Parts: sequence; C-alpha cells; structure tokens
Amino acid sequence: MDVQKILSAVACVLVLSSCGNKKSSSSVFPENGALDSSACMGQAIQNKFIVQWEDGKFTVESAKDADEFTKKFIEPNLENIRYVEYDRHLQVEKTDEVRTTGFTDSWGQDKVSVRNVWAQGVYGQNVKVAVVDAYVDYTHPQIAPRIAINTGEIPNNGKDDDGNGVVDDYYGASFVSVPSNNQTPSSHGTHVAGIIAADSRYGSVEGMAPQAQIIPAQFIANDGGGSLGDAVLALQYSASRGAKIINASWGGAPCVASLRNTFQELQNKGILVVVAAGNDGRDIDVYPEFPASFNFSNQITVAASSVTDFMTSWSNSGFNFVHLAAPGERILSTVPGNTTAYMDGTSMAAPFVTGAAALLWSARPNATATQIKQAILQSVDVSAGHEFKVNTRGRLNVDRALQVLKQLVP
Ligand SMILES: [Ca+2]
Ligand SMILES: [Ca+2]
Repeated sequence: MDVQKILSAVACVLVLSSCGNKKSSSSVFPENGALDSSACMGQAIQNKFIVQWEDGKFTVESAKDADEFTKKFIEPNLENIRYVEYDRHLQVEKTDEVRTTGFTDSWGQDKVSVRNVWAQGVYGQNVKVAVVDAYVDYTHPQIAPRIAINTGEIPNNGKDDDGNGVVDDYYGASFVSVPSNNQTPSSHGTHVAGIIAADSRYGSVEGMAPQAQIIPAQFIANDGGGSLGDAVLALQYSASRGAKIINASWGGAPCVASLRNTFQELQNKGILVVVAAGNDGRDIDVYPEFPASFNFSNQITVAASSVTDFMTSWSNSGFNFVHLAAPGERILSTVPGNTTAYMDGTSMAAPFVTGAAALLWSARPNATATQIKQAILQSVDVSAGHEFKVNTRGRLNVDRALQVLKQLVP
C-alpha cells in the first residue's frame, strides 16, 4: 500500500459516510483504465457496455470507446447508474448430435422415476420455464403447444405492442446482437427445451414436464457465439415474462460482475436458476467457471450421469458448487426440422432438473425456490461406488423429490 492509499484510507475513516457514498465515473466503471491488468481483456468488447441501473435493471449500450462512453453516458447519468462493465464474448461448447426419426428412448426419464409423478396427474401445469439458450424451434410439433405465448404482443408487425421493450416477442425473444453467418439453426436450444417440456402427445420425446410452458429467450447465435450482455438481457427478459425457473445450459464466463448481479436480482425475485456444470472434466471448486460456480441460494448446478448411472468422464464436478447429477449421456430430444436427435452433455442434464422443478412447482404452487431446491437435493439416489463428485453425492429422483416437497409444503 503506498502512502497515497494509506492517506485516503485514513481520510475515509475520518469522514466515513461521505467516502462510502461517493460515486464517480471510475467507481461505477472500475474496468476503465484497468483492462491491461485484467485476466479477461481478450474477451472484452471495447465498444459495448453493460449498465446496471440503481433500480436493478440492466441495459447494454454502445459507444466508440470507454472514454467517450464515460463522458457522454456515464457522467450525465451517474446518479442513476450502479455499475458498468465491458460486454464480453462468450463461446458455448458445441455438442455433437446424432439424428434419428420415430425412435423412443426415455432411459433418463425412467432413471429419475418421473412416471410415478405423471401417474399422480402432475405434468408441470401452469409453470413457466425460460430456456435462455440458442434458438428454440417453436414450430416443432412437440414444442409448439408448449410455448408460453405473449398474448399482449402482435407478431411480425415490427411494433412492441405490449410495451415491454421487446419488438414482436410473441413466441419469445432473441437478444443475439451479433448474428452468425451460419443460417442453419443450432440444435442446442430446441434439444434443451424438449427435455424440459416436449409434449408427449405429439411425438416420441417424453418431456419431463410435458404440460409446462416454455419461454424461449435466445442469446446464443447459430455458431455457438454469444455475449455476456445479451445473456444478461435474456435472463432479465425471462424474469419479466413470469418464468419460475430458468434453464442455463451454458458457461464459460470468466469475468462476471454483471452476471453475478443478474443472478442476485433473480434470487431476489424468487426465481430458480438451473445451471449446467460444464463438460471439461474438471473440479469447478478448484477451477471455478461461471455461472456454474456462483452458488446462489436459488441456483442448482448439475453434473451429467451416464446410462450406467456413473458420473461421465467429461462432466465437471465439485463437492461445493455442483449439487447433483442427472442423466446427460445419449439423451434423445427434439431438434429443428420436426425430428429428434441424441446429444451428450451437462447441457442435457440441467434440463432434467429444470423439468423436475416444474413438476414440483405444479404440485405445490406456493412453494418457494428454496423449498423446491431443498426437495430436489434431499431426495437424490445415492449409490455406493458411483462416485458422483457432487454436493449431495447422488443423482436426481423426482418421485422422491415430490414426496419430500409434500412434507415441506403440506
Ligand atoms: Ca413486446
Ligand atoms: Ca408486435
């Protein structure tokens, strides 16, 4: 600590209140000027800025560079700005897919004992689930009936009819600010949506919560690229549309103040967020990855278990930050083009837990996010030697989770 820092620290002790409250353009935007020493410089988008306002809301703004942005935007709005961060590139892992048609394979659904829940008339009715991900094919016959239509919006008229700040968000919304040249939609979002809620009346995929409603909130482009700012806007939109649960089958954000603040806002709103642990085969307690390693009280982070009910070799783990395992290998679900495909990944495991949470919430609509999480974590199947390197040491069992929830919320 140099002399000047010591002096200013002393000054702060003497006039504590004024030092604590004083805002400046550099206190709300600490990265400006500090980028050279930042480990995340390579990913920063130097002309886009994520702004969190004092009311908790987020916007993404553009300017020529940080100096211009400070002068023309931060300084005039300083009173109302809480925090500013550079936007950043995110690259979502590619997942291989094997397409099939007319095939039924529900090994994961069977493994987590979901049929006993369906047999009680519990299908995820009246629960909205946001898929913050790549494109979701809302025309797929098993997905179309499950979309949470925004009835205040008129589609395709170029206007924001319901005044929520998003034009034509009838089937959901896209926050992709840098579209890919690749015109073929990625399968990732549609596959995730199908695991959660594919309507089993209209095809071979048995969604975990086949009467839940999906809110597509896209921020990942067709090439798997996205940005932190676009993710923040998609998460915020999901909350504004009434999602009880948000599925986040992505990660890889190293520098994440805005993402952390967004998760904090979601926690304040009582929304459950289910996050994929990642597919790097490493311990995220030691090598944290975000959002998987945040460990908010409204967050469940999910590892991938195999067909033989072991931990997959490639799944991330962590006795602190990863809560449980769920099926993530050889998972059949919906993909664009009115067909189905097998995919592997913690991206597939997280939506099993998301679907389970939707089932629980439809059975007990007054439960809190904390109670839903507690029921899911307390009811896992723990089998000796299976080495799930996760906090609960077990794999999802939604039938037992419902029994636990019924005790928590009679
Ligand atoms: Ca709108
Ligand atoms: Ca419209």
